[in-house]
Amino acid sequence: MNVLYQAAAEKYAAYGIDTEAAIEALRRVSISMHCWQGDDVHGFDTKEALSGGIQTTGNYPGRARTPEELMADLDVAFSLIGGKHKLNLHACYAIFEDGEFADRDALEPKHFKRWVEYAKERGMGIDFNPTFFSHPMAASGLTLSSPDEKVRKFWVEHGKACIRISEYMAKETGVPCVMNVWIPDGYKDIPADRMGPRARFAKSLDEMLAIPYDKEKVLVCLESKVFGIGVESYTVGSAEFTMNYVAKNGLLPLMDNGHYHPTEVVSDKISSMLLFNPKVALHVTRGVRWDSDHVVRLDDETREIAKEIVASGRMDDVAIALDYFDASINRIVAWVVGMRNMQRALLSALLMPHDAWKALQTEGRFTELFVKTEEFKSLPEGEVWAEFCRRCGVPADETWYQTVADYEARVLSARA
Ligand code: RNT
Ligand code: ZN
Repeated sequence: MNVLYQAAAEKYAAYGIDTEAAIEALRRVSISMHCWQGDDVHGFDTKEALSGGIQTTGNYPGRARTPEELMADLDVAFSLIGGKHKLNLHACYAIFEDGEFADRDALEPKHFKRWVEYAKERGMGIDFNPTFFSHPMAASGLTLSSPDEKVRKFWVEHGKACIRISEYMAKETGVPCVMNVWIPDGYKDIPADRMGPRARFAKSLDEMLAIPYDKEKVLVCLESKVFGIGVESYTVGSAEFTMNYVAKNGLLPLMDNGHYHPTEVVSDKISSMLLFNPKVALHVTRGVRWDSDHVVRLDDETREIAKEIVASGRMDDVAIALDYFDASINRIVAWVVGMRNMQRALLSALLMPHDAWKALQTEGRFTELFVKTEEFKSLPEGEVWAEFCRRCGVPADETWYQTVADYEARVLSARA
């Protein structure tokens, strides 16, 4: 056994922490990796520009342009991330064979057959997302909340199609599919009617969810948001809408940490949501001054989110997905760094003496708690991380970058 790891394990043992158990617990965590980082949220079913108030910036070469390219890039990323993870797909990543095409309201499981094969070959589960943006029927900025019945119905049909596709994915892979509903709907300026669009959104969700589906296999989430580009004044799917709809209808709430006012933190919301929901879903991202979707760093808030997940004792009830899109750096690097950072944050939280710290709080010994939590930061979590990586057969340090750099020189640089 590695001597540095052994020394680290002894240091943690002095605090009553079993590093072996922490490594094993981390190996069991499957994080949902978002395919859309690989191609700047383009997808394969449309040439439309990205819409819905979200944006990628940067023109780093090598964007995946075809399913084959995206799959190959995903493989490189997954090969550098320890553990077994999930693939997170959007409906716009449908794969059409032989010149065939189906619009969003007519998508079928067969359009995701190749993704299912991809996942099955690698023993992975798939998560799924209806795509309510980058489409002519979303040109008004409104989808499920549209007052235009033709538009609203189109998107309801899309939602139903996606539930059927999610169920197919879950059945085929044997892993439940987390299906997340996020709509971009909102208004640039102060609306005259705030209730109407929200009532229509609720009605559309009711219609969508009325189709029969296996609720054990398809876990439908609703993602809230505070604002987007072009919809600064009003967002239909606000936090309150989402929380209430989800609670009433037995769905999962999904919190994206870029979707709140800048001083609000998701780390403080997880405990409340877990108290009242059997399961909670997250989009872990990094907003810089706004919902900018920068790559996840190993920063204080990412660590705090991980700490809350672990300290709750409900790690299995939290579906963790990443959600960012940076086109200014190598896209595979963006995946690998974000995934590894989420894992490092979780490992760091798994190595904390939560019971002892909770007891200090309960006993009101805040000075001691302060000293202990700060001094604890010097413990050698890096050695435990390195051991985790060794056991998973992935590089423990930045040497993994060479694999991506070689792939970039060999494959990515040849892409237009
Ligand atoms: C947008 C939401 C949403 C999207 C993805 C592509 O603000 O965060 O989750 O990022 O569906
Ligand atoms: Zn999100």
